[in-house]
Amino acid sequence: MAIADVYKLVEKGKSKLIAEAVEEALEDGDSAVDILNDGMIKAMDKVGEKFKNGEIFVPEMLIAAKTMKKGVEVLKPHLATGAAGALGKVIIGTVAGDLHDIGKNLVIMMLESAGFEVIDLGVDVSKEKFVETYEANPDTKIICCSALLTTTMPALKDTVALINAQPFRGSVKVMVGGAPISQAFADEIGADAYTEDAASCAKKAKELAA
Ligand code: B12
Repeated sequence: MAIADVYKLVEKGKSKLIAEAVEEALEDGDSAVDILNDGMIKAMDKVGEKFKNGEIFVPEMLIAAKTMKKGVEVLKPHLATGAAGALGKVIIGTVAGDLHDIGKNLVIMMLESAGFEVIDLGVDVSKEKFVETYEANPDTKIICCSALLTTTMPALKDTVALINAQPFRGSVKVMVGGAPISQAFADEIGADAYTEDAASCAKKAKELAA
């Protein structure tokens, strides 16, 4: 029942009630991963569907996002496990023109708990900024780029192309992700790796950084 409550609260954007519901679900013995996947991410899928069907608009999407962020704050200590920074640096950002950051932030959380030090460039990040940040941090192991819109897939492609053209390219791995991205697209644009979600991103990042 508790995960269903979390789902409803995220779907309806009840940001004041979410923290308590997540705490209750944890107390009831639901795992943090289940609360995240079955409560929050599924609710966001539903929100996206309702937006697509014209049942809700941008403000409702924004309120749902805010609610999820508050819920994730409660989950964070239960999802994170580990030795911060021990595996090296990762640079991450959402590409130019794209303001979606919930998925990116989950990826950061999983990377940090896997042991990476993460430099978060935020959203709407220019391709030049990714390159400049690497140049200022040449010990970076992986550059991660997120894109959530089909209309920002070209920006992802341009970002990877600029990174691929740099003399440092052989020393760093490039990972891409986000709902519209696929392995085929990642291959086409010359990224080293794509994964579907935050947990698999952290797992793959460990392999790449080894
Ligand atoms: C919340 C939301 C918003 C919020 C974002 C708030 C925020 N701070 O992020 C707001 C209201 C700002 C917004 C705006 C818009 N949105 Co919006 N949004 C969503 C929504 C409902 C949820 C996104 C989300 O957070 N999902 C949950 C997270 C956990 O999933 P995720 O982001 O996919 O991330 C996971 C994986 O993809 C992966 N991952 C992510 N990044 C990376 C990176 C790497 C390297 C790796 C390996 C993996 C990885 O791991 C993550 C965790 O498991 C989606 C619908 C959906 N189901 O995705 C629409 C959706 C993405 N939005 C959409 C649209 C159209 C828009 C707008 C254009 C609407 C408008 N008319 O203004 C604007 C664009 C603004 C902009 N320039 O970016 C469409 C996109 C359609 C398309 N074909 O591209 C969607 C799909 C809704 C829909 N069904 O129509 N949106």
